Amino acid sequence: MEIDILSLFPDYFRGPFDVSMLKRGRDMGHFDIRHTNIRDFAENKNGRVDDRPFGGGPGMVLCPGPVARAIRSVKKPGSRVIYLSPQGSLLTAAKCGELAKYEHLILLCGHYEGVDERVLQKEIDEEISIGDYVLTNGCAAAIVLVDAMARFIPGVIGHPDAVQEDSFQEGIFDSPHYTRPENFEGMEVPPVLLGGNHAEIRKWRKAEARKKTARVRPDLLLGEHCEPLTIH
Ligand code: 4FN
Repeated sequence: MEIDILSLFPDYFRGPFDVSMLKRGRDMGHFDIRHTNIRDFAENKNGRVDDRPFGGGPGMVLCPGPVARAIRSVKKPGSRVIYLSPQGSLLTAAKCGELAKYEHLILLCGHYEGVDERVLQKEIDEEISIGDYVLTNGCAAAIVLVDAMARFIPGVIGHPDAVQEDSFQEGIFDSPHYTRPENFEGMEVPPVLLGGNHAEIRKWRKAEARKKTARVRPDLLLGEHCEPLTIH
């Protein structure tokens, strides 16, 4: 998969995509991430790409021209163009599985108060939000989307079973984890995990996961979220 990220701060992405799983996925050629600075498409010599909002109000708005030219500079037949936006539909594991099937994603990150509506209408296929909180720019959202989606690209995660077994693939929380030592500052590991009865362990883990999900996120056990997620 090819991913083009359009933003005003390409440097923002230096750390996250150059370590751990995402670096491995890139090095192995499972996906390729390129960065475009929207400022390179400014109309004027001083590189300004924002202006004051028509109708008044605080802050600045990203101008449609530079954004349109930035998108068109990377767009090809079959590209999926996504605007990371607080007005988008909420990102889910199921959506990540869907997005992982595209050959080419273009991710537009917002800045200032947002992007002129007309270029969104003209060039964007889909608006996605990572959650209900205020961000200073859309770059952090693009990092979350790429990280959450990467695991659905075949080969990015070492062990294929790991993807399916992961927390949330089942639509509920993961069970608690324990490792050595057996006694940590007076706290013991639950005895069932040391007993070697794998049927009992499975049962215990399922019950613990359900208990905590019911307490913290009852919404995950109700309604449309109760279908277990499956990949491809
Ligand atoms: N945020 C809200 C309401 C109104 C504005 C914001 C907000 C960055 C360019 C967008 C935020 C959250 C999740 C992109 C938030 C996301 C952004 C995202 C984002 C600068 C304009 C802005 C949701 C609290 C009601 C700033 C809430 N997922 N404006 O944060 O880009 O993708």
